[in-house]
Amino acid sequence: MPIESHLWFEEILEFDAGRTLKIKINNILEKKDSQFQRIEVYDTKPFGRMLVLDGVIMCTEWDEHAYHEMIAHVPLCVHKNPENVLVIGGGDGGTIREVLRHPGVKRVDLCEIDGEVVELSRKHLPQMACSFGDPRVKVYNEDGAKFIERHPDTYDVIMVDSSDPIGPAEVLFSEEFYVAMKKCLRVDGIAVTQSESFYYHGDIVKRLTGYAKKHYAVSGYYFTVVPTYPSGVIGFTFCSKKYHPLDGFNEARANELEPQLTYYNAGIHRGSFSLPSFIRKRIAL
Ligand code: SPD
Repeated sequence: MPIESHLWFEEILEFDAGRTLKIKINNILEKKDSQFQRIEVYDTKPFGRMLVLDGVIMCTEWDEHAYHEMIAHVPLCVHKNPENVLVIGGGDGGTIREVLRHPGVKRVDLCEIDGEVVELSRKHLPQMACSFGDPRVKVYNEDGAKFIERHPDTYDVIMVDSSDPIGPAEVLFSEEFYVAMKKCLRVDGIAVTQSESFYYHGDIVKRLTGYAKKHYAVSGYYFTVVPTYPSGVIGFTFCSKKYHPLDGFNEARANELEPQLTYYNAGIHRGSFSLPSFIRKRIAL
C-alpha cells in the first residue's frame, strides 16, 4: 500500500559534496532502518522502482541492466570455465540473475551482509530479485570480508556488488580485502569489484586499481554508463590470476548471450576497457 505520493527523492553525494540528483517519485514503497543501514524502495515517475541504501541510489528498473550485465558478463566471458561464482553484496538480485544466464555455472553463492535488503528486494523488486529460488543459488547473510577468509581456493569468479565505501561496505575497499580475495579464488580465478566513477572518485579508482596491480597477475579497470548514478558512469576493477580481459575474451560466448541482453555485447566488452586519457594516465595500468 503506498504511504506517500508526489515527492522528490534527492541523492546528495556524501563523500564528494556539492552535487545532488533529484528524481520524482510516485510512491514510497518502503522506508526502514535495518541493523546496518536505511533501506528505501520507491516507485519513481521516470525510472520505475528504485532501491536506495543510506540515501544512495543502488539501482532503478530503467537502467539496472547497464550495471548488472557488466559486473557479471565481463568476467564470465573471460574465465575459461566458470562454474563456481561468489557475489558479495548484490542483495537486490540483479547480479545473480545475470550470472545464471551462463549455462556452465553450477553454483552461485550470494554473501549479502543485510538480509533485509534481500527480503525487501524480493517483495518490491521482482525484475531484479527473480532468481533467488534457483537451486544453484545459496544466500549467506554474513560479512563478505569474513566469508572469503573461510573459503580458500573456492571460486572461479568473485563479483563485489557493493554500495559505496562508507557504512557496511567500507571493508570491501581495503588492501587486505584484495589480498583475501586472491586466496579465495581458484588458481585461474577472476574478481571484479564495484570501483566508483573515474570522474568523481579518481582517488578511489587509483587506490583500488593499485591494489589489483600489486596483487594480481593481470589487472584492469572498465566502466559502464548508469544515468541514475549522480556521476553517470561507474567502473569495476578487474583482478585476474591468469586471464587477460581482452586477449582471453571469449567473444563467441558474448555473441550467444547478446539476444537476451540490453547493454552488454562483444563491442561493449572491448570498448569498456578503453579509458579517457585523464584517468588512463592517472591510474597508469
Ligand atoms: N554510488 C552507487 C554505487 C552502487 C553500486 N552498487 C549497486 C548495487 C546494484 N546491485
